[in-house]
Amino acid sequence: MATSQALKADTRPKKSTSKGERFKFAGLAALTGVLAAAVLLAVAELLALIFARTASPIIAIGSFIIDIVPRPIKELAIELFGSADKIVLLGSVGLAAVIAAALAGLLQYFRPPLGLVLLGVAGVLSVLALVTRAGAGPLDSIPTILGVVAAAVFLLMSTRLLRSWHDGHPAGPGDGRLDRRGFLRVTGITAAGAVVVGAGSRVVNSLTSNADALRADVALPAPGTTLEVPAGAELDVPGISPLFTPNSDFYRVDTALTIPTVDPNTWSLKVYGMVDQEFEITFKELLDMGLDEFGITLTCVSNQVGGNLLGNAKWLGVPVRELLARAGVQSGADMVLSRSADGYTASTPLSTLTDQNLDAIIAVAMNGEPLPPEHGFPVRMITPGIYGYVGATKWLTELKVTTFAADQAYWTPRGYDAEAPIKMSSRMDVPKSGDATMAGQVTLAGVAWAQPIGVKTVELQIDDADYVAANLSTPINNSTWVQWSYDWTATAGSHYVTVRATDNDGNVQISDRAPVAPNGSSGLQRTLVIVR
Ligand SMILES: Nc1nc2c(c(=O)[nH]1)N[C@H]1C(S)=C(S)[C@@H](COP(=O)(O)O)O[C@H]1N2
Ligand SMILES: [Mo]
Repeated sequence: MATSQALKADTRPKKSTSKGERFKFAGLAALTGVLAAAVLLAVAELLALIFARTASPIIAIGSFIIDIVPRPIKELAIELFGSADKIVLLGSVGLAAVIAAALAGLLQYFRPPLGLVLLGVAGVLSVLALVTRAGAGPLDSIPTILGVVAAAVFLLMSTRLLRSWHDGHPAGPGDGRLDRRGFLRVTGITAAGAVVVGAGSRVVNSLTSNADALRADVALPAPGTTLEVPAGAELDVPGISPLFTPNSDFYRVDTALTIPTVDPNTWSLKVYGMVDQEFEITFKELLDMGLDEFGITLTCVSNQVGGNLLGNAKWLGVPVRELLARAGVQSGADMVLSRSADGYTASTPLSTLTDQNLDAIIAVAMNGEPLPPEHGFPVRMITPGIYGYVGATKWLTELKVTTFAADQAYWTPRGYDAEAPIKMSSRMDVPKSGDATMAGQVTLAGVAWAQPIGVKTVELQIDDADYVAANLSTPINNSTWVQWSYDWTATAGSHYVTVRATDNDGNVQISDRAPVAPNGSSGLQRTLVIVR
């Protein structure tokens, strides 16, 4: 087969001019570009494993893009793809990289050395993305730089082989065949090698830097006080959100493309800024402070009316005010900027953290287990009454006492308010729109929240009737949600059910619709229930 093709090649003109031939070599040139990119990533991932775990160019570029993507696109991604938003992002980055790489191959073949120039530019951008990551060291640029060098060598070599294959055989009969063979061999071996080395390194990297092993080693102390859950706190209605959201079902929202691995054995929390005595506290010292259990419902500012970006958990932790008291807050301060291991920051009003009637905490456990890695292991903040982005920093490493005038948090320049109290809201869990509902006795049920004031009543409006009061569960406290239910005698046909809450101060849930930015959605959820 190789012989017959070689014979065919021999009978052809030296410079192939047919359209098909040109397409074929253009395709192969594009392929060399894509393979050069694969070489870059494989070498970089392998060296990252050896030199600097966090120096993966794929992750660095993805994280960099997450930080610069404009707010509307980010919101759209969360809305369209939910928790899969990051996978979609990685996929798009990958697609863009493949296109750029193919272009580099074409340029290097038809307009040398522009392919190498494009490769160099991509390398510089990757290095910039890497060294500007939180906690990046100078070593972090090495894997990518060496990856670019390897990719350049491959691109030069494969382009040369491809060109002499295309041009015929300058060094005598038979060489055209050898060039073709040489090209296919070099590219084939490179492709296989890059996939095995690159993917293997990434898998080993993420498996061995897994926080799971560290988490398994954590021994939690018994709580000083356990959360008191009153009788009647949980309603028995099939399909209703459980009073405590299981960790595996708890929503996750963050900017982290890979979950930061934070070792509790080396972790410390620094409390500094406008304080009399800055200090650092280790994980063991934190546990030794004595931990109590708190019930707090966490809510995301991105939650749409009727959405499920909220959850309720038992948290084990220490009030932030105890740490602040130890540091001695100076007058003039009005904000605490909390910082995560991955550089994320949140601005929490000082008055919220020092409020004696509100338990803003540093938490180490969630529903009786050490924090799951994706929920902030080993230590995070949980602040009742304000949205997660301003008070629930995961992978917490620093608390800086400061002012709103002097410091900005991650989301502030990205279109969200610096301060954001949770807006009271209510949601119907069952029946869902589209459920098959039979005429007769139907239980409508859901949850409502108004942290930290507490829900007083939940009312329903069915079609155009007057609002009627739902039955409420006994609240655990004012910073947790409540469940509600209503027994309805349903008649066949289409019905709309609207739900609204009223808080303990007498405020009624805002019915005017607001988008999630800049400070949380409002409006009433109206569900179409079709009864047969
Ligand atoms: N380090 C870090 N902490 C973070 C975030 C983040 O992006 N990075 N996102 C915040 C937001 S927007 C919310 S709503 C909560 C979500 O916490 P969860 O993922 O445990 O539900 O975490 C907050 N803490
Ligand atoms: Mo959020």
